[in-house]
Amino acid sequence: MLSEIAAKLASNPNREQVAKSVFDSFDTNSSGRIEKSEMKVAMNRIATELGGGELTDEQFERGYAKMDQNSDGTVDFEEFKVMISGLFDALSS
Ligand SMILES: [Ca+2]
Repeated sequence: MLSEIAAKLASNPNREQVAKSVFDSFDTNSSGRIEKSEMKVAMNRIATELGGGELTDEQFERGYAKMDQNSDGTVDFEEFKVMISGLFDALSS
């Protein structure tokens, strides 16, 4: 997943478009929001790729609460962009 994102970044300098494409790949039921269950799958894949193994429930809940800035129980695209921009910086450095 990380190498796919890095490849997208390398081929498309428009981060907004890359963010949308990553968002859509996380949003498996195409609801326009990333629900907890969807985020958990994606975050566990990333954590595993980074060599950390799957997240504990507590780690996941803490991370999700940070992303869900308005605490409505889902992560929308605006919230997602804040989170992914840090990952983009890490992948493109
Ligand atoms: Ca939210």
